[in-house]
Amino acid sequence: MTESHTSNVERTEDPGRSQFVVVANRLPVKLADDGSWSLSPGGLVSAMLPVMRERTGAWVGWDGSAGGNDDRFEFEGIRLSTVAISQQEHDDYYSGACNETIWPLYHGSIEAAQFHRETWAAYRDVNRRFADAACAEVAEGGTVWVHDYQLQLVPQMIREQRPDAKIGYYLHIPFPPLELLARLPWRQQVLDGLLGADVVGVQTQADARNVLSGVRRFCKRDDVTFAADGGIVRSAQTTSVVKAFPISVDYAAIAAESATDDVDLGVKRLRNELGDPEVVLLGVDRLDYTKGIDLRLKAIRELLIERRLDPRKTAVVQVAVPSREDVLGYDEVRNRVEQLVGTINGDFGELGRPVVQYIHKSLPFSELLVLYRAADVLLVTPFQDGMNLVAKEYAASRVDERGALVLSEFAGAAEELTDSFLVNPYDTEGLKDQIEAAVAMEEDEEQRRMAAMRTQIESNDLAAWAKAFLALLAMA
Ligand code: GDG
Repeated sequence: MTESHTSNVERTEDPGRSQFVVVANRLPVKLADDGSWSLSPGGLVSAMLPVMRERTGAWVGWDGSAGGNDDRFEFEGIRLSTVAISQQEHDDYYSGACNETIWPLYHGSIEAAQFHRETWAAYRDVNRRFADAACAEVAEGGTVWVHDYQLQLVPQMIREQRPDAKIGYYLHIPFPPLELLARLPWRQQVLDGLLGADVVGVQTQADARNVLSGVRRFCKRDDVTFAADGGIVRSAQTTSVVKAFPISVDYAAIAAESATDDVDLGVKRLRNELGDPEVVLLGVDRLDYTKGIDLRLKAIRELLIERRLDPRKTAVVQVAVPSREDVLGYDEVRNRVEQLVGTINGDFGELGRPVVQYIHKSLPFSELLVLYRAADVLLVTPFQDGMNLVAKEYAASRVDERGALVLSEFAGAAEELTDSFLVNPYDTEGLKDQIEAAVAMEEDEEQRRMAAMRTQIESNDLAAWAKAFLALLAMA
């Protein structure tokens, strides 16, 4: 997915209403200060843009700018309906409730979650506006698909206004176990909000179990009952199916682009520029404290110190895409990461040849593909991650059936990619052993594992994910 500036954003005169409406905090494009549009970064947009391109419909979301008015545009045939967010709402709803309360809590409270009544009030208000915008956009009997942790109250708010609509909800991040959810002062509101949907989709079986145990514990209304298989919750007004739908990538598109001569040439050029190392280790992440970038650099540093990795024969590339820079915790992780990069390069680099190439910006997807194809080992070591699309993109791109994946047990992708080198990222010694094993793997073993991961992703690709979710929703 390229981050390049785009001008194909057009005003629509007659908005009409749509049979299919996606509602997400962010629109697929964001507005820069200079008035230009570019693709929004991150996993949700990577996943949903191809899904929308296959269908006609509208996308309700925020354009990333503070202030402004609600508006309607067209982008690549998709109707965009913007929900304006003021600077105060940005601070309270987005930075506050979404990214200082829910994000850390749902990712295992790696950073302490903040609980503030005033930011939660903003969360409710903004959720209400998204629900109103969705109701204005969806045609009679149409389908609304609400996405992610920023909009957990929206399904119920739509249900109250539009009982005719089919409402789906998908959570892209993990849903916390009872002991963490219990801390949230607004846990019952959240669960009631989700249960406004006919289908509540989550990434993994563990997430589905967590939603259901949250409902059992905290929705103490007499009218709530469970079907025998535990996945269906009934109340007087609604029936919700709670189910895991592991999200995926557009396997065919990635494999096709990766098989081009341009990518082959790019790989040769890149490895040459890196000094023709024997081993290229790669990390690609939003610069987020959940992703465990610092841990993997610490493990690499120790492997270099112990001479289990040879600094003259190893190149490490870490792409860290800027993210949420004004939110608590992000500054610290950036400092930790950059300090480690500096220490490793200071101790092990040569003049003109650092061991770690660190890139703190977003790259065009074509360049990510070259990196994926050039990497002997991809390191995906989050403390907690809904799925992790980077891991799946890497395998999809390896048309040469080479390359190894070191993958955290705490990424949703670990439920499926069992031919990776699974690691507990908290266990530095274990992580080091697995990196070393991945580097040392024999070629036939490498091929067997990569082929198995690719087959898994090919038969469970993004289109299959969307189709499975929407088929269940259509039956609701
Ligand atoms: C959330 C959940 C879940 C990365 N760097 C660049 C770039 N990317 C693209 C990747 C990938 C996406 O961003 C990142 O997706 P992830 O899944 O790895 O992570 P999150 O952003 O945290 O996504 C996650 C996902 O939603 C989907 O449900 O898997 O668990 O946290 O597609 O390619 N894209 C470009 N330049 C970059 O430098 N163009």
